[in-house]
Amino acid sequence: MLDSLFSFREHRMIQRLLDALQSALRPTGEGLGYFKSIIASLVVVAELLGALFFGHPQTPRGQVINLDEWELVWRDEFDGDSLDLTKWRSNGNGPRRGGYWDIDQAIVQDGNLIIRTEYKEDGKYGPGWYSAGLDTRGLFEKKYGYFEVSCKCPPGVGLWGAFWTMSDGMSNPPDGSAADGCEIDIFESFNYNQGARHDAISHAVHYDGYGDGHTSVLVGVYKGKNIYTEYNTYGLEWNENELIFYINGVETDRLSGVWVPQVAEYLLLSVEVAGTVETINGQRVPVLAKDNNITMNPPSAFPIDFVVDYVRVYERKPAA
Ligand SMILES: [Ca+2]
Repeated sequence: MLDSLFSFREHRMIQRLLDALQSALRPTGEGLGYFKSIIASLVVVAELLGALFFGHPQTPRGQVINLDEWELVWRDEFDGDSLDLTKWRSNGNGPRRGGYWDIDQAIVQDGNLIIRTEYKEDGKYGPGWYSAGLDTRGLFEKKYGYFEVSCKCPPGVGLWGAFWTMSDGMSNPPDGSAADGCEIDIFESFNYNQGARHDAISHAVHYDGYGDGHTSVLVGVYKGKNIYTEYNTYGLEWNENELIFYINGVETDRLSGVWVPQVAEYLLLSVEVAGTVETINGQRVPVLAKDNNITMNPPSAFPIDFVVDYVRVYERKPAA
């Protein structure tokens, strides 16, 4: 019955709430430990009530990934002085949501990839907001593994920084599952200055294209640590049965069943400007979102950078 009344995310929060209440009622430990155990459970209960009723983000509380069990198989540390085009290509140049993507907005310096967002009077496609989207399509595609980015999210209202995956199978005729390929948003940051969610990111999965068959789940909204000024890691562990999401190596949430792709996916790093591409006088043009759009940032905030220290991909080592 829960399935029909609540979204996946609400269902999961209610399950956790019941677990936390049960722990509060059955504390472990003795003496002070007994009370600490009750208080720890009540803290979780309070946070889950905030998440359920006010959309507040949750703290990652799941398992910790042990990278000793994994072998590094692909990486870009962005140590050079230009974007490595054997690893990355543009995901498309031109109008993208409220701005334009132009691979020239992707700069490599000081050991980082910087995807820069700024207004350009003399931009390639005319005056407007410019950022970039990169992918590894045809250059690096992989099924299963642990995929991790270390980055500082772009500090601006109306900006969506993201580390995500995609497969060509996303555009197959809808078949009711992600098995033939999907979009996995390992993290998306679009909450700058948005109250309690300011320091939080989202995980999501989409399958069966972007038309009538489109199916998606917002897996959850989770807290990072000073995500605009400090490097945080956002990771995805993907095996045959599950997608397990992580922030700074701590599990936030997981999915199974129809949500788990069984074909190789490629990686993407991008910054989108909130808005939509519309056709006006036969021309495809970016139109800014009405609310929480990029013009709400002070001019002095620009350029605004998405700073990526590395992307690393691991294969699980065979069990010893
Ligand atoms: Ca499908």
